[in-house]
Amino acid sequence: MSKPRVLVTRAVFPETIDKLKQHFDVEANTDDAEWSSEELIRRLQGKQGAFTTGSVKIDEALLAACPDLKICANMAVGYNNFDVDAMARHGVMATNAPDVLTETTADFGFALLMATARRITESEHFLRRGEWKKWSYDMFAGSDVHGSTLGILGMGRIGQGIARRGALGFGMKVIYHNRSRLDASIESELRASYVSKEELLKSADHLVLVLPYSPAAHHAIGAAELKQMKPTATLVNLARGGIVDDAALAEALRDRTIAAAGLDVFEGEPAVNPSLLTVTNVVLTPHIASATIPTRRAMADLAADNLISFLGGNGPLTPIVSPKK
Ligand code: 8YV
Repeated sequence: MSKPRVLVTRAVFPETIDKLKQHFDVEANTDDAEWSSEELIRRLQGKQGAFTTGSVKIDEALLAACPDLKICANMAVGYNNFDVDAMARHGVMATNAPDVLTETTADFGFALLMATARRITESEHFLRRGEWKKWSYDMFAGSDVHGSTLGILGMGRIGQGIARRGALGFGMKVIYHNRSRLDASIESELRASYVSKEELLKSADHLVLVLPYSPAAHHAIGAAELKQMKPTATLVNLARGGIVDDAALAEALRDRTIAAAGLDVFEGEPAVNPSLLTVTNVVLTPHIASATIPTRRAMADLAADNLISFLGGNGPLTPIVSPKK
């Protein structure tokens, strides 16, 4: 019997390709070329499985043009690159890669929060430019993290990881807003209190965004929300670009509506809104929150295992459940 055929749409670990080759006839994008949607559709002809990453769009047009496709396995926990309703209509299984990146991503969220609050990159650039000539009492004075109020919008696994670090490691008071409230036992372990979005915006000293992207979450933080925040507050976006109105944020940073921001994700990335590049009180990183080798390997393994299990007739390991409307 011939092996199922799988397309690996972005470059991944050679070991992942070797593993897939034990089960499938594999075509891999080893050069990490940017395929157009036409190219992707052409290469998916006759393929039953696709190994995807967050930048590969699976939409109605592609699904209609790829009748052999049975599963797309995303090497990411987020799956806004998938039109899950269209996938359901076309009978194409969708899987993601949850859990394996939670702690690594929460570590990074905290690093970004710290770098933002304590102005690490801004002060380093100053030093590298040779501008450090003397001590000054308020030079690069930032805001305290310990003992402050940590706000979390979106209290899933990664949000809980950040809350745990804040409450137990830094003695922060944790407040959160989410579609649903956590069990009382988890709230008490994380020392976290559920509040309205308005209260979250008003009271957080450091606000971290970790909610999944959905059309309803588009620009959940825009000019109006930024105005509700404290002028001393920092904002960290670890979720998805479209959740923050980047143009409004750049303006709010420039006129000090809020003190600072740390961004790992951007609207339209890898392009970055040019107005963000000219403000100094923002820390910018290129979507690397899950980027440690062990974690990226675990994510790749989980995506590969989903393909192996599903196309081997044993069902998906981590199927995506479409968010409730
Ligand atoms: C991925 C991410 O690296 O898992 C996610 O949702 O945002 C990142 O960890 C990225 O999406 C590439 O797949």
